[in-house]
Amino acid sequence: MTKVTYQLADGVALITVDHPPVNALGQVVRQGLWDAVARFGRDDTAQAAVIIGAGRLFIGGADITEFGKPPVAPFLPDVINAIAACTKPVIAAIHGTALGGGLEVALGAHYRIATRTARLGLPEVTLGVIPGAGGTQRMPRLVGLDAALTLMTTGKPVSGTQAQAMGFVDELAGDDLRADALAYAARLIAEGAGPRAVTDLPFPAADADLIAAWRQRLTRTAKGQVAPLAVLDAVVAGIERPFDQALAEERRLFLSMLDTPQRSGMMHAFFAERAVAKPPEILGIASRPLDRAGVIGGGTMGAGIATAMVLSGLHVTLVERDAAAAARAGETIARNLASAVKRGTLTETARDAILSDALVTVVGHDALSDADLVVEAVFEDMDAKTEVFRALDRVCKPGAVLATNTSYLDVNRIAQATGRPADVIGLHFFSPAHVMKLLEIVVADATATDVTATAFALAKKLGKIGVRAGVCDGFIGNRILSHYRTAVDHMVLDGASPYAVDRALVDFGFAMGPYQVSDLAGLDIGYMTRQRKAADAHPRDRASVFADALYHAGWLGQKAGHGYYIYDADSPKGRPDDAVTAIIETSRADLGLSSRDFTAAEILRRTMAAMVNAAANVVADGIAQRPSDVDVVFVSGYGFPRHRGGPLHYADTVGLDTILTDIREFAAIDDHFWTPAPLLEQLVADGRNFASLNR
Ligand code: 3H9
Repeated sequence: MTKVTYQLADGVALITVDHPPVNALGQVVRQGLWDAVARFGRDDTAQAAVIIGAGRLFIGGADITEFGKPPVAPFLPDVINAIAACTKPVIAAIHGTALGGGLEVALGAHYRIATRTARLGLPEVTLGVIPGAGGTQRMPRLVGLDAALTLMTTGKPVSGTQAQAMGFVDELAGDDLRADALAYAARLIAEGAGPRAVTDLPFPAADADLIAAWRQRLTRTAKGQVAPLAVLDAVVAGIERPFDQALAEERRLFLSMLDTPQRSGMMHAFFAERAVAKPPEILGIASRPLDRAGVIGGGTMGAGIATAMVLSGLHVTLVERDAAAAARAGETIARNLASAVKRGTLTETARDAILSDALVTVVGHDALSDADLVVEAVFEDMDAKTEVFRALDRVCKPGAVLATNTSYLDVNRIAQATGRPADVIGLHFFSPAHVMKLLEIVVADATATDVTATAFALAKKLGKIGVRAGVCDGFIGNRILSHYRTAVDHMVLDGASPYAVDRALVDFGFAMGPYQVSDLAGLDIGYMTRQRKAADAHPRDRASVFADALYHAGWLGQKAGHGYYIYDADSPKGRPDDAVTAIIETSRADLGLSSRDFTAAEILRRTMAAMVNAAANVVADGIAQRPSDVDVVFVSGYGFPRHRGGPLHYADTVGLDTILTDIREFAAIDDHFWTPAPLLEQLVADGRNFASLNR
């Protein structure tokens, strides 16, 4: 099938890229563009050309499934140079998205027209590479160094309107892009406008100080990622060398990025996020209607869930116990929306419309009688939850989806409190729920397939990443977290400082270390979890006595100004505290433990071994359907560095035999905690890896 078509319309060659789903620039499309451009050159009846995308978007970028394979001609930089070298005007007509190589094609054209809502960006760094088809050389010429570096090192796209204001889109189109682009071409022809290559513009000058400042900033913000710094290297080549040589340097840097583990990790995360949205059981299953939602409980979590819902266009009724609590919930949601207005992601008019038309906060479950879906977000107590579900069973219409936001309770038991367990599902949001991307969709024994499909449709509507999980204490994320948190507490009992643990994991790329996370969540949360699990504790379990001591001292973390760290005006992000170190030393002494040093490498090995071992059990038990689902949970909800792909992709890169050898070595001292997961042993015995289980 032809992926690029050539048609003549009123003296204009209309070159259409038609390669669903995202018009990616695979070899066939590159060849098609190459041939179309050559034909345009030969076609005396065509005075200008318009390059446009068929379907929902312009061009989604290079075909990333080709990364890691030997490149096949024609190469994208050559195709784009051929477009730029046309002696008659070429116009790129952009709708939907123009990303990466797609935007680079547009930058190779002489003129650009875009719809206002189009998304234009150079997101290559988010895949561990850099723009490799002239983006680093053309974008700075159009928008200046700072704006170009910001676009390319954050990877964040901008709208058509913003792109015009920045200077890399010439015209904005109305509803009919094709017609507007052809009219623009006719106007250019009538005005006698010629081809206008971006490379005719000078590359912006920069002194050494500016580049040094950028390098310093990127070294800090890139957190170990190499691609943002390689973007800067390519830009420096543009400052110092003529276009051809700088383009060659960009290509060299791009190709060198293809071989990095970071590229492989980020691409794994990209494809894992797409795979996770399609659990086999819901393929072809229609979701139930999803327009009116209910939320029960207006605390931080309930209000966050309601905020996410109204922002996505749902009508929400939030139910609280009394009028004062309902009013407080309304205020929290209004505050959340005000922050969205401040960030520029919501207009004031849209905010006002939400508050007047899309949200009600009330007392009494009866108000939920017409809800399509209700999410319960009351406190974590089985009796409280089952009481809510009995009430929902009474008031909700037949077919309504009844969801619990529990983070560990048995969803099967909650479902059994109703006469309609098939309608019940777990929706485990992460706090703050209107910000965090992850949503664990907990499918109980009796959950109907179309209820699961509705939960995935909700995740999509909310802009969240829904991951299917099975029922167990902690589901996917918190079950694994609980295990490796215990492993780090053991290291602290044995001599590591919590500050060294945090540093080792932040240096690895985690957004925060485990003790910083404890301070953020509140030390009461961990304390209550330990209390809850105490009844089932094994005599050989090692208690986190120092954590209990901090709790009893009232050092509950950031909210108390004091947890593992001290938070005050001088150190809003927290500073280590000798008093905490003293408490830990006392705890060790009370337990008669001797203390030893832990290197950063050993801290990392033990943490990762615990995480991978627990994750292997989660996969083997069917709590997660695939290893890559675990990776998505950790990258999107637990601050795991995206460029490492997720814990199980990382385990594959380290080698499962190495991880298993570590676990067996640690088990020589503590064979109660360090029991190798049978699945890990099996994979090593078979010479396989976790990737072999992704399907
Ligand atoms: C680049 O361009 C390098 C150049 O500078 C240099 C080259 C020399 N390739 O996300 P969706 C698949 S780097 C191949 O669900 P949406 C995707 O896996 C690239 N396949 O749709 C999925 O497959 P499946 C820079 C791709 O509407 C299907 O398409 N570009 C690619 O929600 C639908 O995807 C980017 O980083 C691709 N490039 O969102 C953009 N993209 O159905 C990456 C998608 O089998 N892509 N697929 O699961 C995106 O951000 C989104 O896909 C997009 C559409 C916004 C385009």
